[in-house]
Amino acid sequence: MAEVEKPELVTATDEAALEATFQARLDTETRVEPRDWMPEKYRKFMIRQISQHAHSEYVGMLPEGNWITRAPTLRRKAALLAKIQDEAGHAAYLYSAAETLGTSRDQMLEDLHSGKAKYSSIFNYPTLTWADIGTIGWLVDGAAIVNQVALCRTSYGPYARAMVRICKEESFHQRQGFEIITTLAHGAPEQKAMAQDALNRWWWPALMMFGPHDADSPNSEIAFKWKVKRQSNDDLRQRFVDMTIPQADYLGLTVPDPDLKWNGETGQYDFGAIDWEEFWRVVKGDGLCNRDRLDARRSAHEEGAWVREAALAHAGKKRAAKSAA
Ligand code: BYC
Repeated sequence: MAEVEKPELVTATDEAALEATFQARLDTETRVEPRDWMPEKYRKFMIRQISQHAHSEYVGMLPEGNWITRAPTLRRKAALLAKIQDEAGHAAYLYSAAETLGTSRDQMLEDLHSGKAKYSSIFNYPTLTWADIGTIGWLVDGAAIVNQVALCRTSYGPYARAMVRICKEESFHQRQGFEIITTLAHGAPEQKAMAQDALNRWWWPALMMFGPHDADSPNSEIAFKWKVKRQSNDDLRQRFVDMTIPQADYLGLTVPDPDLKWNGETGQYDFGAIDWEEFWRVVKGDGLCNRDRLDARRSAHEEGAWVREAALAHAGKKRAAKSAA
């Protein structure tokens, strides 16, 4: 996208003209890049979404991290460690993408630690058994891929490019989860029961990851106009259900929804009502693990202060040595 220079002094008429040009570029599918002029509202909207996405990856390491020491085999442990490291990497790309919009990582982390910023509701549920680790890969990464494939075409360039790489890694995450759950579902009756129990607990929270119904989604209208969203919350949720039910059938597991049935007319599955009261309670900070998750992040940040200070001191020494040479 050719750079749109913002003049020193912008009048209201100029601003309207700049906004019209900005929208016209979006309408011809031209991506927005960091040095382009953009409306202040777009900049803030993107910081909101990208930073919340980064926080989700960052907090999302915790439920699985809980199981590193208890992975049943060395192979499973190595795969789980690699997956969790990928999630730290995803958070890092996303924080960097948000920084291109003029915010700082310190500010974003402060907003997370103070409880001001949101992160995905799904990470406020506990991981009680090893089957939960398989289910997170299968359902949570599966849902994340459905959402993120759509975001590969989002309008803000650095975010869209981060999504391409993240989606590749998420496919590995989904497969490692599906492999764990396949082993359990096809194993001893106790293992199959463990897999079913995990599916019972994670199914509805996974559907909630896509956000409220379209009619109750305040950000959707502008997100579509600015081409941040390409598909609606409900459309993506439906796609996830249609993709996942045949997988559950293959596993011999039953989704905990008595209203679920194939609809021959629409060629999709109809499914039951989501408990939106639970969703909003969790989003507002009152889920089973909200307090633990934020406490864990805050203390990791405090305990890591010496690493950040050491890295800065080292960089300072290198700079000083270079300028003295
Ligand atoms: N949880 O107007 P709406 C991963 C909020 S991590 C919490 O529809 P929007 C992984 C929403 O923010 C990948 N809050 O919003 C990592 C808004 O509040 P604000 C996670 C939610 O933005 C480790 C309000 O509700 N993926 O893959 O148009 C291990 C109204 O909603 C949620 C992303 O972050 C929720 N579930 O649409 C394993 C994807 N849903 O901000 C895996 C990026 C809604 O106005 N984000 N809210 O105060 C998005 O695509 C969109 O932000 C959403 C929501 C579809 C989530």
